[in-house]
Amino acid sequence: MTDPVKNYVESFMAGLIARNPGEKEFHQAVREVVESVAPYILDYPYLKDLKIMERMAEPERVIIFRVPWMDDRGQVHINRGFRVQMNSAIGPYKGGIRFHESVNLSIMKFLAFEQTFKNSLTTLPMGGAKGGSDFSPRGKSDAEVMRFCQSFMTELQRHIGQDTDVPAGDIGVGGREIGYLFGQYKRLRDEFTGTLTGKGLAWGGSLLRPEATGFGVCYFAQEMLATRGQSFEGKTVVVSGAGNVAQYAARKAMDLGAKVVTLSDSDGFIHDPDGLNEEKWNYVMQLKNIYRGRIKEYAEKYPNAKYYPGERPWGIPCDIALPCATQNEIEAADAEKIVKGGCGCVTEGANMPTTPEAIAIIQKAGLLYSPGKASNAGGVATSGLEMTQNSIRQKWTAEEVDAHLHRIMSDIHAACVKYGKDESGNVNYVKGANIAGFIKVANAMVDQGLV
Ligand code: NDP
Ligand code: 2IT
Repeated sequence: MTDPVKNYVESFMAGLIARNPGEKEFHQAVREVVESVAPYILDYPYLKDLKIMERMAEPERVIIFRVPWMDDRGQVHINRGFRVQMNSAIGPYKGGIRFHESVNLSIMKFLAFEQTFKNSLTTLPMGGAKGGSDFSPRGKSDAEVMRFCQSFMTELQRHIGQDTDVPAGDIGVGGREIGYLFGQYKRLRDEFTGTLTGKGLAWGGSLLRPEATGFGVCYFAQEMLATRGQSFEGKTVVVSGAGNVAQYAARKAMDLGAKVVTLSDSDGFIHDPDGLNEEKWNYVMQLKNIYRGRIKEYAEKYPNAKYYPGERPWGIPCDIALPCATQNEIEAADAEKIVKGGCGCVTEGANMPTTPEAIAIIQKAGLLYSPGKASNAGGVATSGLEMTQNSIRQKWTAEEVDAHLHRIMSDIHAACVKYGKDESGNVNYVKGANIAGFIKVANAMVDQGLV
């Protein structure tokens, strides 16, 4: 970094931290973007004068609300609901809803901030938002989850709409929760619109939306590998998580000829040296999505696999690592293990799963590395395709949606290469994704005046 760039970054961050004390995930996400775009901003001083970056880091609106609900025993619980409407320069606010006990304002703001750049990269007209609650669906009955969703939507409904803000799923929010949220929205607003995405196929959902994030991760990894003349064929793949993104990233990696040897949850990971196959993958789908079980049960069902309680999978040697669980799940020591294990490519499925120290280790070792805002954008992109289908009241075939998804992932890869390639031909995907995502939103903000 040159001195003027460094000065810009540090003074920007000092202001951000002073205004948003204690929001460490938000600081982390903003710093990564500011470090990438600072040289560009200094090259175009009107962006600095118009305080475009300062405006991007200040949410247009934050809604925080009480979510009261009653459990099956008649006990009253109070959770906190959030919706961070970060940026609407290029389209209606768009982004998922997360239900997890760790949810707080910092996590909501980091996710909404990342979403703004990700949505810009998709090439579709979507602004950035994120929402959620510190409610954990884990261990709750269907009836409890339904009552919670209904209470959450009773407040949220007044802030969203098909042309205003379109939520979707994220950690802890899948097809079941979207169903309950949509039902309550429709009841309160008396309208059947595409205000949520990730809907069921019978009521406005898009084919391939459940698969889209994980499939997109692998399509993006394919593009990255191709820059070095490689593919998934015959590769060993380590996946973290066992939820929506992990399930379909594993599935596509298998279909592309790779051996997927790990899955995880917040309690530990399983290592199956033989790799997943069709039967084992179907078992995981049932275990997680129907019985809502834990990943350790995999090792009970398939004794060749071993369960490692309290550990992450990064010590297992692999060719490709796909972190698909949560933020900051690859720390410096994990990155060292990934490099030592011979891995050549880390493609993020989760949002911000790698700490800045870990990213530095991975990049220094020369591995291919992509940030989630580029490689996991297939999910929200397909949400955008769901919105289009809802607007024109038509339903595309799986082949049509997959063709759009494939094209979008390869366009995002091309944008990362355009802005991230250095003189030696090496692609810095962090820089490329941040600059490409930034330019479109920044130009739209300039065009629209001081709002
Ligand atoms: P799910 O709720 O379906 O699955 C999450 C998985 O990650 C579970 O296996 C969960 O384990 C694990 N996990 C959650 N929190 C932690 C934690 N603190 N430590 C370790 N493991 C954890 O969520 P998704 O698959 O939808 O989301 C996974 C990631 O992908 C998130 O970062 C999300 O933001 C991102 N993402 C999701 C998209 C989507 O379309 N769904 C789109 C783009 C990104 P456990 O059951 O123990 O909690
Ligand atoms: O992080 C993400 O991109 C998502 N959770 C998906 C958002 C969406 O609107 O589909």
